[in-house]
Amino acid sequence: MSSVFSRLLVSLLCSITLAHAHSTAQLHLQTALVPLNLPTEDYAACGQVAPLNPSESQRSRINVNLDVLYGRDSFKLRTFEALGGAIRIPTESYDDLAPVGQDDRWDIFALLHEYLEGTFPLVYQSLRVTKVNTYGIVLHWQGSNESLLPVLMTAHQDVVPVEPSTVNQWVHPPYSGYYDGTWIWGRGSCDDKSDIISQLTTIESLLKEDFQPSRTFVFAFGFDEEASGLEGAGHLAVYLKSRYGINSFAALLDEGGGFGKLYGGNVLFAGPSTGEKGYLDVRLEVSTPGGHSSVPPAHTGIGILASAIVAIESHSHDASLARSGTVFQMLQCAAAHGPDITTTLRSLIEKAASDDQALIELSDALVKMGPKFAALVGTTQAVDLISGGVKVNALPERVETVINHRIAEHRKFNLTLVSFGTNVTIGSEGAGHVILSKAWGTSLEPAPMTPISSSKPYEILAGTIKAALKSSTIYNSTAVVVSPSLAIDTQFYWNLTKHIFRYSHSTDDGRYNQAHTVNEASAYKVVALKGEALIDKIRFHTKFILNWDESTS
Ligand SMILES: *[C@@H]1O[C@H](CO)[C@@H](O)[C@H](O)[C@H]1NC(C)=O
Ligand SMILES: *[C@@H]1O[C@H](CO)[C@@H](O)[C@H](O)[C@H]1NC(C)=O
Ligand SMILES: *[C@@H]1O[C@H](CO)[C@@H](O)[C@H](O)[C@H]1NC(C)=O
Ligand SMILES: *[C@@H]1O[C@H](CO)[C@@H](O)[C@H](O)[C@H]1NC(C)=O
Ligand SMILES: CC(=O)N[C@H]1CO[C@H](CO)[C@@H](O)[C@@H]1O
Ligand SMILES: [Zn+2]
Repeated sequence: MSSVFSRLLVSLLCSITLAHAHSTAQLHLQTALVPLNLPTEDYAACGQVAPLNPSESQRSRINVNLDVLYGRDSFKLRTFEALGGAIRIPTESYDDLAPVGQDDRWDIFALLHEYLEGTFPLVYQSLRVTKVNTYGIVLHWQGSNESLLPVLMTAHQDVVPVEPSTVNQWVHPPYSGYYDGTWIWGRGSCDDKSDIISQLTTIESLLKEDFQPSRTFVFAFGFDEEASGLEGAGHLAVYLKSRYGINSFAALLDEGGGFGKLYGGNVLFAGPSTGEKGYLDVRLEVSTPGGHSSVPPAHTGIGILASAIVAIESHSHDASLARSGTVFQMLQCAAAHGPDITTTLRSLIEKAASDDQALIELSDALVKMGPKFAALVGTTQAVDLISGGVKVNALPERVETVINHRIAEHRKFNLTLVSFGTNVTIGSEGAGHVILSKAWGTSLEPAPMTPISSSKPYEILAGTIKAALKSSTIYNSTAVVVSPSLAIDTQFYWNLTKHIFRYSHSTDDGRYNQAHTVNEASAYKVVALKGEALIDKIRFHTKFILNWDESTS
């Protein structure tokens, strides 16, 4: 038994034995970690494709025309202003929002809708627009060939609220949308209004070139991604499933990993996420008899819970690297193309492709490189919430903690959840209870892995990224490598397609982050986007649509 829960169980028993030296504990907890059925393809080689541009004459002409247009100052200024205007509408989403219709803080999204419609008139005239749950936007661009599956592109309209006490740290106010000659300032400039403006600008520009797609393209813009996502993407997913069906899209492009000189030198690595971690929040509750604290037992409920937490934290989960997992693929790419990877690490990574002992050594080496790397190879746990105790002179009767597990993608739980609904008696009658439960009644399995080996959708994406970076006027690099990466987010659109790519065509060089917080969703983050980075995003979206339109996959 090497599962998360057997670890938890062992930890619990240790700590409870501490507290109740002579009692026996029986936890009816049946769990197992089973490997997912994975394809047995050889992922060792970091295969690369050539830059991809459309070759058919009309698409090729449009591609060239638009590359020229996107380089013009008049186009750039108009586009920066389009983003600035969207930023000036503060569509903040809050964790405590009531459903749409019951909370007037959603009303502001109507202003954004009005703004987008006024700014992109051709898009709104030519595409079919559907509003889902009032503020979700679906744009349907009908293709002429019904036998080609549509491609879905998503983005979100909402932004993380600005912490009022940080407003004076902003060089330009957070909702100014001000362009200072280099940067476009404001919340939403990066995450994620730039994606909405880039996609709409792309469609508008293609329409002006009289482009009529063969393939259908669908755009879905949620509006509470920074909160739970339930009102926006949650409803959009239901709509898309009923309107288009399960596995009805050729590919999905969602926000996610970007590009950068990840491993030093002058080599750009672009990392679309093709896998995702799952999660499970476990609630651990200890209930003990109450009473006055003038006659306390050796351990109060808080003491028992505290020793359980100490035990849990001192038993971290085994790290293990699977050859079929996304992290292993990333490492192979780093070894094959990363300038700063040491010779020792490079040869260990290469050896691990076929040598089991080297695979274990590599996993250990990553764990030693620090928590960020360790988190990539295994299931992690974090004790995030604790509560209990109401009065200084009363024994706490009920104390609890919530432990967040992020589950490595190549594993999944086979929980017999009955055990999670059963009270477990510890020791003698009346001594108390320890209860384990799913904290919020929800858990999420690791996402299905997006195929990359000999996969046409992956090749189109990778080729498009390379062509977009080649056509950029600001990025110079000796090489561009596309390498899959692992996302830690969750998502609603899993079974609309097997080909899910979480990729934002952007880089740290193009983003300004004064607070240097690592937390994407930080309420304190001061942000701006380089104007040129927005133009590059548009080049990417344009080529993405033209390349998909040309493909018959
Ligand atoms: C999950 O566990 C049950 C009971 O132990 C077992 O019958 C079942 O085969 C397991 N499922 C998988 C996918 O291993
Ligand atoms: C579990 O224990 C709690 C607290 O002692 C009690 O309120 C609850 O009714 C019990 N539930 C079951 C299913 O036995
Ligand atoms: C679609 O995915 C969800 C999980 O996101 C799952 O609960 C549901 O059963 C899936 N539906 C189908 C038809 O596969
Ligand atoms: C439509 O797409 C199908 C599937 O790729 C292809 O076989 C067919 O030739 C296309 N039809 C037209 C009119 O282009
Ligand atoms: C003109 C330009 O941006 N040059 C950059 C190319 O990349 C190298 C390596 O990252 C930079 O040092 C140059 O400044
Ligand atoms: Zn986002």
